[in-house]
Amino acid sequence: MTDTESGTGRSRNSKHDTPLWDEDKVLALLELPFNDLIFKAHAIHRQHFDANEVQLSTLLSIKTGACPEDCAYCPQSARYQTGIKAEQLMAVDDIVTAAKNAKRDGATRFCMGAAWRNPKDRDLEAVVEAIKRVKAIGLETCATLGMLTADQARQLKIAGLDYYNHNLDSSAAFYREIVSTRSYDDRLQTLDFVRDCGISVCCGGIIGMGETRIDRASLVVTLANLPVYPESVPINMLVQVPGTPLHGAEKPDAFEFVRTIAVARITMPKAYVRLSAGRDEMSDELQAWCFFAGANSIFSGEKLLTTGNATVAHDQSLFERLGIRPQTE
Ligand code: SAM
Ligand code: DTB
Ligand code: SF4
Repeated sequence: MTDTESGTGRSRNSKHDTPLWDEDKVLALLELPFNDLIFKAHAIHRQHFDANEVQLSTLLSIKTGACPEDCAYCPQSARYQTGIKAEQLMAVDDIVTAAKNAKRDGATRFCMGAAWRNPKDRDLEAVVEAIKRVKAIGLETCATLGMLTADQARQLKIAGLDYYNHNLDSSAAFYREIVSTRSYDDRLQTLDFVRDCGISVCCGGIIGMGETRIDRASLVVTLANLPVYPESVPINMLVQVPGTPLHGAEKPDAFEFVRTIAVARITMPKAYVRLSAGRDEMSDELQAWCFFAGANSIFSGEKLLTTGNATVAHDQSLFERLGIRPQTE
């Protein structure tokens, strides 16, 4: 890809030495004939990765429900009646047991999620302990705890945290329609703190919230143009949970989801692009298209945070049918 093809001329994303993107260029990709787009994405995928290997991460909700934020997609917000039972922060021993099970089932990364706007310093101490013990099992660690201060990010880094997940979820313009209790800039600020202290960034979004193709292009442009683009880019299909404002939202064309994965792959060639939430409702064929378009990571395990996921047995059989190997380290 030359500078001229990619859009804005000489500016480059510093770490990966890739061109900066603009919305028109990404929109043009999204509008390509499907075969042209997927061919392009798959070719780029092969330049950087083994096309038959997929990384497995396992999620655990270490603190569930009663979240003060109002994210319209989320079953854990205290504002919506979703039937989720609020729970305190889990005991570190129980977190470690779940991590051992995840490793036994083939995961190489363990992601601990908490329904917080931001962690309190006292809570962070327990998370730090959990990170150290999960790492000691031989798993990569990831946490998603909401907004962080620079000092909290440093504490997580010192604990040995490998990845911090903090999604931008959609375009800046559409974000205002789905979350009112924090801003896009708040999200970007936390991402800066995480990046600056040397933790790898996991950041992506959700498809199917009623956003337009322009919103999807804008999200991808924002991600790809970060000073260093994320090492891990989760692309979630909205899991519609009764009681949340987005329950009943119109479902996007499945090919649009594949297209979004493809543009993430093209614009962030060295990132792990994760086919994230929503797999339980996807056909095997749709998942296969996502892998072909450049997805090379999944959430493995029977639960995401609070909702169901494809079973480990089903994933193993799908991988076998497709000749895909789980990444081993
Ligand atoms: N509270 C923290 C935060 O919001 O950053 C961490 C946990 S939060 C549940 C992590 C991410 O899960 C959200 O940013 C969103 O992308 C994703 N998520 C939540 N509910 C979802 C749903 N119903 N469908 C798809 N993704 C969802
Ligand atoms: C991400 O992008 N998706 C995960 C993880 N990062 C934290 C969360 C999906 C949550 C789906 C709804 C639920 O299970 O509560
Ligand atoms: Fe809370 Fe995170 Fe859910 Fe928003 S996405 S309501 S911050 S748990």
